[in-house]
Amino acid sequence: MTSTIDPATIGKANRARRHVRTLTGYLPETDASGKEQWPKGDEKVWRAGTRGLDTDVPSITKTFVNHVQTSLARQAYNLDNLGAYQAAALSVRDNLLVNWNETQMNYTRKAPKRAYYLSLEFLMGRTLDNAMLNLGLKDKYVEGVKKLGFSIEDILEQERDAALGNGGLGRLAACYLDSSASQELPVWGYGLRYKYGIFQQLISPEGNQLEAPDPWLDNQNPWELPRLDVSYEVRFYGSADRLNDGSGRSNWHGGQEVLAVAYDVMIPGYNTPTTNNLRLWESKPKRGFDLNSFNAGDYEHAVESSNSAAAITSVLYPNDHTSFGKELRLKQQYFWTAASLQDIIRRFKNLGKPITEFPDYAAIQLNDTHPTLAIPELMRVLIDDEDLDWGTAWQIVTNTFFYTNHTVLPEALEKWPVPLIEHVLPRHMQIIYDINLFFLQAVEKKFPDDRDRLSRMSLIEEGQPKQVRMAHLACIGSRKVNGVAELHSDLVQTTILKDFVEFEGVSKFGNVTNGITPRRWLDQCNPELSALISKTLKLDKNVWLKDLTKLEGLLPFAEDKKFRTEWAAIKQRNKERLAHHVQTTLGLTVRTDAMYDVQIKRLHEYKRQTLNILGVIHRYLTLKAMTTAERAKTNRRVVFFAGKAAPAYYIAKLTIRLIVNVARVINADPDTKDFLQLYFLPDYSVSLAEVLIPASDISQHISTAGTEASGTSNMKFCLNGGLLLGTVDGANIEIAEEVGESNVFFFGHLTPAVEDLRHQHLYHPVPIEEKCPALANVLNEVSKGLFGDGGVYEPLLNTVRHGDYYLLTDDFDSYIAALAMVDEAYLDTEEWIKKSIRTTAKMGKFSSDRAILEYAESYWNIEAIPVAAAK
Ligand code: 26W
Repeated sequence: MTSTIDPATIGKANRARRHVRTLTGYLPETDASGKEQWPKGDEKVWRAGTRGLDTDVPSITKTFVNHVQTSLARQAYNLDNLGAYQAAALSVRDNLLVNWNETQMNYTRKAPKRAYYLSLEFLMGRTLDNAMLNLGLKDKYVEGVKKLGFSIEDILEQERDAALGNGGLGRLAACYLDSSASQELPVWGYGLRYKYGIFQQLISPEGNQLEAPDPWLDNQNPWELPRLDVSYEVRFYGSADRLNDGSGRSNWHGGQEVLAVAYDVMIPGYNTPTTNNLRLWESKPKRGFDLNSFNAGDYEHAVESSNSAAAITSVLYPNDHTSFGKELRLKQQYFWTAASLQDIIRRFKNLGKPITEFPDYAAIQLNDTHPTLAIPELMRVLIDDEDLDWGTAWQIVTNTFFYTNHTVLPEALEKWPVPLIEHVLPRHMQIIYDINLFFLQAVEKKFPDDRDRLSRMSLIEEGQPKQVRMAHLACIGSRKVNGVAELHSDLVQTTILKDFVEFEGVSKFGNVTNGITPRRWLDQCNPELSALISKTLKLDKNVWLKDLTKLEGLLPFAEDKKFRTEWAAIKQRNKERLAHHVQTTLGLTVRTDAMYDVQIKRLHEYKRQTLNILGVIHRYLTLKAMTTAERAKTNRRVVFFAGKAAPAYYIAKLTIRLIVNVARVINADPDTKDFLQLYFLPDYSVSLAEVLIPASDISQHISTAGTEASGTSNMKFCLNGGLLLGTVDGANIEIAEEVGESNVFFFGHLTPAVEDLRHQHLYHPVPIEEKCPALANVLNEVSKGLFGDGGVYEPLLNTVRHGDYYLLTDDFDSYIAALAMVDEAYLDTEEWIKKSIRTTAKMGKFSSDRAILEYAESYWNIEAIPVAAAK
């Protein structure tokens, strides 16, 4: 574990560049002084001999077969679907590489300010289909693989999702990369290359969630480029000795050193050659193993340290909205931020500018507080390695970082125990204390004699142990702080960061409402609807997919009967596609002549899947009590749930168990099964969402008001013509503003009421039988064993009966009323289709292109850097 390297050389080791040369005849060339000379105007010279894109079917089939025989070392006469997928992927990858090289060369040449998106999660899903579509080559590939005897659908099904994320925050990062490249913005993503993504969810016969690992890299990943030559050292533990010279500098030495190795993932823009980069770090031991121990026969000890290095990037933490305080997670966060910063600083240094100009060339976006250690880390580099004084360093830092908050739930706000940081990152703890000291001095100056305020605002929360409040650190270390929907951004400013708004001024705080990429979430997942839209708008999809407000042109067609019929027929075929998927994957027969009602998201009490399932039970009991004639007049409904629960989240897992067992009873009941069906689809993923969303008539976004920061699947459903049933929360509000309140189904209490209601629950509780008899009846039926042993569910039911923190007893009646309105509206088929069309037509605002341009213009101050078209 101990290092033999002189501490003084650490951090400088990577500055020695490898000796690189330009292929003769390929610019840039170096002049006499060794300076790079880029061509002015004439790009032919350096493009000559560079590989071009395969844009016709014969060259596509040729590269396909080439890859079968060379890269895959397989024979053309016995290829399976997996082999065909790999060959197709490698052929597409060749094309991406052409554009990627051009793009990166163009950035190097023009040296613009760049933005970096630091996210612990990137939920990319599958790549092949998206890459073909973005390149504009899908039709050619469809034809090419068909010529070779394969079907593109079979090939696409072979790909495993890259599931390096938990939920909304991770998928948002993926959408933002798509939009950055599509808008030709110089943006790179930085994350971790987890060996295991989010766990696979299995459901036991009893209905329990079981977790299995997701070894997604087991079949080689054609989409990553290992960059074994790009690596950095990262230190943990050891000690930090202040250099008592009044400079505040320290010498951090000893401890464990590991290597970060880069893997690059190409991010193609839509209908542009711009292809950006997502750089993922893998941890490796700095030395293979300890040869001394090995020679002494102590093999276990010999590999111990190498195992501990590799462990850092082995697995994605599966908990969202709960902070755990685990040492390995802290090591992940530091490992990733330290490697990314070294890489960003090295790229900046190649420009030969003074370090004080760093913020003019780099903007770093912090995706939630997970990368907040980048703030003290950049301070450490600037002070200890670059010899800057504190003030200059702090000036650079606070002009470089931008912080996005994604939740105001108290249990999700990251806090790290001071003793843990002191142990793992001793130098950073010193720096955090220093930042805190200067900060609190400034606060005290502005608000003298306000000790409460000082303790509220401190980076350190008093207690046993003391803890570092990462949101406070992210806030004071950043140039701007934003929330992800209007309501959420207001809540950030009036609750968790209120004191900071008072101290720093409101102009530092803002809102960027989330968005989704219409390429994946309409064109790719719903190709028939995309084609109908192009035909109707008389626009190439290249146009409206990049300016989504063009969808407004659909509005008049809501009045066109023929168009409505086409619109509805596509929804119907999407239901059939989903039913087929459920049939082939789960062996279950789902009826397609019914309303499809969908709630798909992480399981969490605040998202209130419990409210939904209790509503389903209420409907079941109501149907049971009807006569056959009465039932025949009701609206047929199929309810779908999907989502994962954090492995340690007992109540969330119990909710899954209840859903599965209610489904078992309802689907087998001859009285009701024609009118109500219920499914829990296991192992929710990006790919499953792509099948579910286009099939939905209504989707549920029913969080307790003020708890869902934004939500992004709400946008995906509405873009695909599904209507929204929801609370007045997150982006639901802005969706309703766009599509009109008559096209959404709102219910429940509003945010300002929540605090009072919770107070009532605690201090003036009313028995549930009195307050909400319908709900009390549902709970009793569950207790009495209608869905199997009622005792199992008591802990879940008790969260509603006692305390009811998420206000189910307050919102249940209005929820049931809203469901009734949905039924009534759906029975008026033509009117429903009109609502569906109008909803899609007004979703332009929610393109992630709009969101990313807001970040680029109002926050990062970066511009589009188009790649010149190849000649
Ligand atoms: C430290 C544990 C932890 C891990 C992840 C805490 C919090 C998180 C995320 C911030 C949770 C998350 O994904 N938040 C979601 O972010 C989406 C994108 O902005 C929003 O649309 C969702 O409303 C929000 O819940």
